[in-house]
Amino acid sequence: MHALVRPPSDAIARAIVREPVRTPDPTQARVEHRAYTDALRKLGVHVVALPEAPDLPDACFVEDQAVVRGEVAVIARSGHPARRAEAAAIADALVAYARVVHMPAPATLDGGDVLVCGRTLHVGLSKRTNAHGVAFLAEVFGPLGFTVAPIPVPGSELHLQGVCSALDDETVLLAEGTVPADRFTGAQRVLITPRREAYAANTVAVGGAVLVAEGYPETARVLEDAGFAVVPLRMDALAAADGSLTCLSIRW
Ligand code: CIR
Repeated sequence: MHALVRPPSDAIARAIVREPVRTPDPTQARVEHRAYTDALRKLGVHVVALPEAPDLPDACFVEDQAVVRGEVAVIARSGHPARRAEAAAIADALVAYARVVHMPAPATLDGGDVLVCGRTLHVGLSKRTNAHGVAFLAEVFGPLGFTVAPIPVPGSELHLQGVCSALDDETVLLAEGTVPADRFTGAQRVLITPRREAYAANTVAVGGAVLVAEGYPETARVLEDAGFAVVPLRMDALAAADGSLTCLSIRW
C-alpha cells in the first residue's frame, strides 16, 4: 500500500472548522501527524511525504484532494473553494503513480466522502460533494470495474467518513444511528460502534491492523472482537481542525 501525506504547518491554527471550539495547536498537530506516518510505515506502508504547505491551513488533510483506484487518480474539485489551491501539489505527486484526471466544474467532491469497500465506491452526498461529483467518479471508475453508490450524509456531518470507514474489502465500521447500514451495498458486513464514539468510526485499516483514535474503548472492543489489531493514535490538535485519521492520507 502507498500513502501520500503532507505534514501540517503553523497555518493549521487557521484551519476551516465548523464550530471553532479551540485553536488547533501546530506543534501538537505535527506530533500527531508524525505518530500517524510512523504507524503506517511500521505496518509496511510506503509513505510518500510532501513538504509542509505554510500558506494552506488545511493541506495536511490530503484525502479530500484525490481518489486513486486502479492506476487512475481523480483530482477532486474541493467542496470548499478555499481548499482548491491544495490540489496542484497533489496532482504533481500522483503523476508518478497514476494517470491523473481533473474533476471539472460544476462537480465538487471531497475525498473524505469516498468510502472504498472492495470494488464499490460509496460516495457521500454532503455539503462538500454534489451529484456532479458523484457522476464524475462513476464516469471515470465505472469502466474500470468499480460501482459508485451514492449515500446521503446527515447534515451534522462534514463527510461520509466522519461516521464510518472500511476495514477491509468486505467490512465497514459504522456509527449507529447515522447512515443506515443497508446503504453499504458493497460490504458483506457492517460492524456497529456506539453513536457517542462516532469519531472513532473513522479508521485506517492496513491488513489486519486498524489505526483508531485513542480514547474510544467501545470501538476498540468492537474491532478486537472482530479479530482486528487496534493501533490507537492520539487525535487532539488534528481533531480540533475537524480532521480525522482517513483524511491524513491518500491510500492506494
Ligand atoms: C476542512 O474543513 O476541510 C478541514 N478543516 C478538515 C478536513 C477533514 N477531512 C476529512 O476528514 N477527510
